[in-house]
Amino acid sequence: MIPYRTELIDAVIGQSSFGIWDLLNKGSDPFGAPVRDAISAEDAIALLGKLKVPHISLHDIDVGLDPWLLTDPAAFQARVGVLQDALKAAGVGVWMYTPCEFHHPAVRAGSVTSNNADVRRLALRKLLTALDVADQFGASWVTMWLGRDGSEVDALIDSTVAYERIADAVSLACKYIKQQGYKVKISLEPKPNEPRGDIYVSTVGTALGIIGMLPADEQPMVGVNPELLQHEAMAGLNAYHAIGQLVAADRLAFLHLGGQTPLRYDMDHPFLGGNSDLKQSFYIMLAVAKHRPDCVLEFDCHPFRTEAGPDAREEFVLGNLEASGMMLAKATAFLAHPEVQQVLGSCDGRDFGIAADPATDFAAFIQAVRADALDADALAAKLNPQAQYLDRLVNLHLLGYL
Ligand code: GCO
Ligand code: MN
Repeated sequence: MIPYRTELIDAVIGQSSFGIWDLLNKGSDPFGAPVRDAISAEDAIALLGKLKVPHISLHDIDVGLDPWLLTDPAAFQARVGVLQDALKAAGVGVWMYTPCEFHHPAVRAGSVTSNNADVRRLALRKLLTALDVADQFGASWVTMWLGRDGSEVDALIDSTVAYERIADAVSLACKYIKQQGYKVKISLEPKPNEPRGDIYVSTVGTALGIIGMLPADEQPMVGVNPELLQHEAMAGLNAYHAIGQLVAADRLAFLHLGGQTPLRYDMDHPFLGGNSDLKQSFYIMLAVAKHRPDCVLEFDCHPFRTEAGPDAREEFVLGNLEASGMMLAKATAFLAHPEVQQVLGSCDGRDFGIAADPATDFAAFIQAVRADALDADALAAKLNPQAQYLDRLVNLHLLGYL
């Protein structure tokens, strides 16, 4: 085996996390049987501990804590204790805990958006339980990935009502967090489709729109974890713009990372894996390096189905860390490169930030803008955005020639 580049792994491991479902994944797909042996949740936690990954994220259903299946409170609490012991022994913390609102047949026509009020209450109760458990695990986030809340037949659910119900569910979660004095926050995860024909919380912009529907005091309790490349590339969207929008709105919770060929089903390939777009992946890390260097990088993907050997999971973890460490190093070096700095440094920094500064005389600013003797034709003639030059620098740098 070619040795992994430990210096690249070391660069990101401290801010890394893996969904436990990545490791439990046995490689089955709608067409084929499992190819990897089953491992227990405890084994998965121990594996990450052995590799010194500091965080893990859990679905209730992955770890035997589905409140719809385990209804005995004493047994439920005992299971929480067993997992706490396993986490402690491994030295791994829970980054995110999430109620699976997409697996059971009862939510096949939606969870919190279902037209059936009892299904909505069942989904809400599961969410409240997840908040309780997240608090016990000391998790930072509870993700609401509403993968079954969507449609194939739009006559079934009024789409206006659907978005009102989603905002209601998020708001109820915030109210419960406040009432209980929990520290955990809510994260929305957008995805355009799969498993539903169309999912309501489809894009980063949609998630931000839902946060905007919440009462003002609840909005800071909610963030967004985009899944890059997968969920953006599935819809042909731009991953760099997705992060930029969230950083600008101060709503970036953390990243779900993986690899994806654009406009396909959700491949969940490892980061940079398969036919993933290298430049989009570079731009993700450029945003991280520039704006959120300590952002948690959570891998939400799984080994290729070709990988069935006993080391497949370990190699998957190390491979993701190496690939993201490599891209982050590339992005950091790009930003620090003198030629890049020279081109970017020549950009005119003047902007409209003035409009957001309460100390500025807005009327005088508007007057100055109106009085500017700017001529569009003259500007167009001398404009030199240097896009092509920068693109060359990106390419030269990515391919090792800069
Ligand atoms: C997917 C999603 C899920 C969620 C997970 C956590 O496409 O399947 O990304 O993996 O991230 O359920 O909420
Ligand atoms: Mn995800």
